[in-house]
Amino acid sequence: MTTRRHAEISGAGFAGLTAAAALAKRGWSVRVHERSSDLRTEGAGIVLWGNSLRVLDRLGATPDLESRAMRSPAYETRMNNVIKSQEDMEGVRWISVTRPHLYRTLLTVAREAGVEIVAGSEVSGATPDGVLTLASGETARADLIVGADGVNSAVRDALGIPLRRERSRDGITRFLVPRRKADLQALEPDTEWDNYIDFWNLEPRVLRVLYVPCNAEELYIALMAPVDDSQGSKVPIDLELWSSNFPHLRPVLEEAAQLPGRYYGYQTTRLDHWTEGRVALIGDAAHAMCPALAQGAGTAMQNAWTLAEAATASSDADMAASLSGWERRERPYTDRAQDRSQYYADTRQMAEGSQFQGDILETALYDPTDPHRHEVTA
Ligand code: FAD
Ligand code: 5PR
Repeated sequence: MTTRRHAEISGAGFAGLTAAAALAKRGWSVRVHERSSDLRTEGAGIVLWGNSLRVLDRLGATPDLESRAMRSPAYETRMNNVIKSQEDMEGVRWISVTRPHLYRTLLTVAREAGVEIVAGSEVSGATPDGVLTLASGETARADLIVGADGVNSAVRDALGIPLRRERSRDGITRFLVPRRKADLQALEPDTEWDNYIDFWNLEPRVLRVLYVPCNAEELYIALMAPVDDSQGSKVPIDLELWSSNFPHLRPVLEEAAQLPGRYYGYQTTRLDHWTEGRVALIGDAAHAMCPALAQGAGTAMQNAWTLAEAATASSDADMAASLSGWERRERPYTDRAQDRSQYYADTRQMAEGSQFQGDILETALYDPTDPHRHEVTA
């Protein structure tokens, strides 16, 4: 009889749950530690592209996910409330979903694969030889340790991995609100209000609203303002400020104004290295990024999947070398997604419209489940 290999994972976010499910489906015994006492996600909506959808396909999660998701007919960009572009994104797979729905889907997949998830269990660190330490003082030994504990990762900090953190000048407050389609159509009748719409105002003042339908009832709405704009970054939102700048959105802004909300400044973190011995970091613990390309969670899931593949293919004695080989092969895709997201956030260039072409689509079109993905074609 062979003994099953064991993985300990810090953090039950999108990265940790994806890694857990992927490892369990490959035969590993897996335990996930989540600091919060309840298993749920903060936040509103999320856009998923082909790279993460292919992983979710392989986990058997897409039928459930797509039963309550939206594929907008177009990605529309407006400047000062005038339409600049409507991109149909032909050939690009993408959907918008609510975060709670994605979270429940991943939890179900992980549990059905046999993953043990311990809520209210805080990790304090890990060692390269495979010992995880909990805040309670308890320790656990594993063949693989995954640090998926977010932008302030305890696993990363305990290993002392050097980190570069850059903050951008903008940030955003996100809400899930009712669609209020009839009220929106009363203000602007010639549309179904089903497009993903990126509303930009740069003059006289920088304010932006992302309008993202997630299903027939729910709308993800995100309000961007510079960090140093105290009125624009205030929560609850200043309804008069926002609806005077975006009059066609008043009904849904009224909904958002009733919710508490939290303003997040954009940031990018880059690590010297993602792995050390038997420990690998994924998701925001390794590579937090600006949301411009909507790939933070997408790259987290992509890297969770490829990590599970690399760790499973490795012999026990070679684990450290296999993990660094995984980083060497996979990391460049994420580095480029981070660089492009930061560039877009810093230049506010998405305001120009017609952005989803060429290199910008690299991450969305990447297939982390393709066994031939690293073969060089002559
Ligand atoms: P987290 O979601 O942060 O999960 C980490 C988990 O670990 C949490 O549950 C936390 O409680 C737990 N934890 C932390 N410390 C410990 C500890 N010591 N012990 C145990 N548990 C611990 N991405 C997209 O792909 N598409 C989008 O449209 C998109 N929009 C975004 C909009 C905004 C405004 C922002 C800020 C981000 C957006 N992202 C988007 C990025 C995405 O939200 C993150 O990249 C993603 O959620 C990261 O997942 P994660 O699992 O790595 O980290
Ligand atoms: N796209 C999405 C998003 O949520 C944000 C951005 C782009 C889906 C902000 O949260 O550019 O800020 C962005």
